Amino acid sequence: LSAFDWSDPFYLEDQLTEDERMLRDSAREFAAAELQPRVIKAYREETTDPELFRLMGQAGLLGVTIPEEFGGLGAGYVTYGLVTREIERVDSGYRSMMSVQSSLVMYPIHAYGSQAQKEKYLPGLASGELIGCFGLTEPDAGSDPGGMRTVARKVDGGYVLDGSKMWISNAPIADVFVVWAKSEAHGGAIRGFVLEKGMKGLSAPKIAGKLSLRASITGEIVMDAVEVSEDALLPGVEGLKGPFGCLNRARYGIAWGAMGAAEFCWHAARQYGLDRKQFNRPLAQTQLFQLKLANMQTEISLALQACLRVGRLMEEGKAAPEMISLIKRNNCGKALDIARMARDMHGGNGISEEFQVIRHMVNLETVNTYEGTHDVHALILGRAQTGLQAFF
Ligand code: TGC
Ligand code: FAD
Repeated sequence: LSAFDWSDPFYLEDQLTEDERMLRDSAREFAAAELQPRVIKAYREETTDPELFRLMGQAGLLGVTIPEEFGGLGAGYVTYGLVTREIERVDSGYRSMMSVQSSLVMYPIHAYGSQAQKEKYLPGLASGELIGCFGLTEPDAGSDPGGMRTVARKVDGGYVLDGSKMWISNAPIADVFVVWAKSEAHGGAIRGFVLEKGMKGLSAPKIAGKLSLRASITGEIVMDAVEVSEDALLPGVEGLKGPFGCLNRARYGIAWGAMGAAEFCWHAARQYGLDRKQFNRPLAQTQLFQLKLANMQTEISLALQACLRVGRLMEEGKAAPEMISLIKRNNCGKALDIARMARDMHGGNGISEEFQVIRHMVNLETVNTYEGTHDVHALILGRAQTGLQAFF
């Protein structure tokens, strides 16, 4: 029998290709060099430096799965997952910035856009010269995006959009807005439009005062009779399956990413337990502490294997959306539990920004909610196994 590696119980490492390991390592180095030194201050001051997109672009982290001809990396879904895990090891907000740009802006332009739209937007989004956002959620339509009120009216040569979007990552600093609206000219079907900063009637005010995901800027999108030409329409998709096609990719990345945050918390709790003595022995030498570490190790290693399996199936074109719901839901919920536990195991130090576990814990509240809440994914899985939909 082989030796046990406490930090990698099932030898995940051996199941990756050399290229995957190399790209993962370079994401890890980037995160350590560029993200870790900024995050505590950025979080405290609730600021997002747009320059980070340029740095991520230079490091090849934007559009990992987008073909090289459009500036992407042309890599597979396992690589994408490994990258989100490394970025979220530092902060869920930084992973959010990257995954919105990659899965929710570059992906729909690549999958549903015209050749002209791909050529116009993708290289700038890949380099980080352009920042993108994705507007689906509205003040009165969150878990039920089909209830959106944003409309696109047909006019001569194009469309006029009216409505508002809520809780939109990157919006206040975005150059490119992928927005979903009910199009009157298409029988009220949901269609995607690519809007640009500076268009008349388009604004994106910041939502201030978030106590979670503070390093990632969030805003509204307000569209007050925004006129766009015909070529703003994404021609390749109609209906809710358009935004859901993007969400499948982003949710998959989040399942890996949440495990990056969880691993940070697990390793931090282990180290803290080894370093800190109470009652004349390390905390890590108590049964309760070891039980908690064993639970963290178990959940994380099982969850990572599941991510890898779904990633490989995505690469083979054989993944079902419900598989993604299963890992998004499980991994976000488990990561949140692990972060809360790690916070507790740090005692009083656990509430200090310096030890970072409470930041992960509070971030994971958002991660558990966006891209389909924990309960909404339970309903998706419940529907798939009973044939009965329980949303309404
Ligand atoms: P339903 O009747 O189930 O489906 C409507 C149409 O959509 C198709 N579809 C999918 N297609 C591809 N992938 C999926 N995962 C799909 N799920 C559904 C479906 O086949 C159907 O197509 P068609 O052709 O028959 O019309 O729709 P419903 O309205 O009953 O949906 C219910 C529910 C709850 C499953 C769904 O609305 C849902 O998932 N709600 C959660 C909303 C959500 O996730 N919002 C995310 C907003 S973006 C975000 O949070 C970004 S944060 C990112 C960051 O910062 O990292
Ligand atoms: P609601 O849908 O009102 O849900 C409230 C509660 O009710 C939840 O617990 C939910 O599980 C429960 N619930 C809802 N329906 C049911 C049901 N049928 N049965 C039982 N329980 C139910 N959206 C975007 O489009 N783009 C973005 O970039 C983006 N970024 C975000 C960034 C942040 C920081 C946050 C917080 C959100 C972001 N979102 C984004 C929005 C996010 O996707 C929504 O918040 C999420 O989908 C939940 O919608 P809601 O907030 O309206 O909650």
